[in-house]
Amino acid sequence: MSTKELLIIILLMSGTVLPSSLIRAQGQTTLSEALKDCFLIGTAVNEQQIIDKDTLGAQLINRQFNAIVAENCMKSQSLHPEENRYDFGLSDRFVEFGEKNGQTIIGHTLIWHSQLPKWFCTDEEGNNISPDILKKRMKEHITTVVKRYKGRVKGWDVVNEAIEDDGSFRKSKFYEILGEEYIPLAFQYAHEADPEAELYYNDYSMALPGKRAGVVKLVKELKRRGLRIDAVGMQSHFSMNWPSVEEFEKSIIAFAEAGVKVMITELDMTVLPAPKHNIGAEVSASFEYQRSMNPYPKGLPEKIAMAWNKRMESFFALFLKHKEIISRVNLWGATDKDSWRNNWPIKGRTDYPLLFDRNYQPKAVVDFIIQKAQE
Ligand code: 9MR
Repeated sequence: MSTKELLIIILLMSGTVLPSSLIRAQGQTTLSEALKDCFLIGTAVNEQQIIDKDTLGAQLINRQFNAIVAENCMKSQSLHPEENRYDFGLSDRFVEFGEKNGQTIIGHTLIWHSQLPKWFCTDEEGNNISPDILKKRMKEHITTVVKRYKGRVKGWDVVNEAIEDDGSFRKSKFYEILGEEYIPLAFQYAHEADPEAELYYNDYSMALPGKRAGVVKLVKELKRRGLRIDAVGMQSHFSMNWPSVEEFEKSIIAFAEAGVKVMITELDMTVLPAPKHNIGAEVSASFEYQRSMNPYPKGLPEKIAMAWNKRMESFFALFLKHKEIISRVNLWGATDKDSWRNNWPIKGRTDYPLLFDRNYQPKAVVDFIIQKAQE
């Protein structure tokens, strides 16, 4: 009998009520064990878990996942709120969290138009800064952040969400000032700061043909210039009717054919009604709360839970089919209560998008994944 099992028996005999996820975990294969020869299985980690306020959440993450991504604390607004001030408090703890647990640590994200502090691209009057100043600021930011975690963070989402659904470049501040050049520059600066680090391009709605083509073109251009790019990150914020497994698979194949690995980076699947068809994961989208848009505040009807599990199974079957190409599958949160989906694009709803429920319990699909991985 292991020490852990002995401890559980003692606790049970003393009348302590244990969370059932802990009991279940003993002797049961975990996701990270089952998938160890397939791909990394990761999750986004939030502040409560990093600082161990959500102890059960932190335990679940350490048991089930072998890769972690900071959900928010490595974004430029958090790390670098003022030009001459960095705040590494939480991101240092995040990296220590992963190291303590022997997890692969992924950095998210170096250059993103959102959660970007005002000072980065504009002057005190709010005007765009010059191309030269922006290059200097990008280089300084990327170099400082990447060097700080050199040899500890395995790979970085270097640029996030730079391509529109039709394949054109997003007209972000970076694009307004530097044009498309800002993307290769970001990859160059990141590589110079840590030549060993893997470098990724990350985006949402990747099953759309326009987006797929735009990203393929970008990857080929970076490669043509001799720059390092290891993988494309497909965020994978799904709903019950989008995307189709077939269209998603076309993108996995197209990215692999462009010469990179594929990572499923922010997987979740909402069951809630959408105020508008396919809004991807545009963080700025926001709609007013209506009771009818929050149909399951007290629990998910069995029929819908079953349909959700079935659909999630078909995506995991697809990921396993392409395990030679896919190097990481990363959930965007550990349990349903952690998900950003509860508050986007409508605040205050109750969603059920992740692999573990609000009581830290695995959903049916978890057993499916474990069995399928071992076949
Ligand atoms: O889940 C994140 C949420 O807590 C933040 O409020 C939001 C804005 O920083 O970002 C969410 O994560 C996003 C990720 O960084 C990039 N792709 C879309 C994700 C969901 O919005």
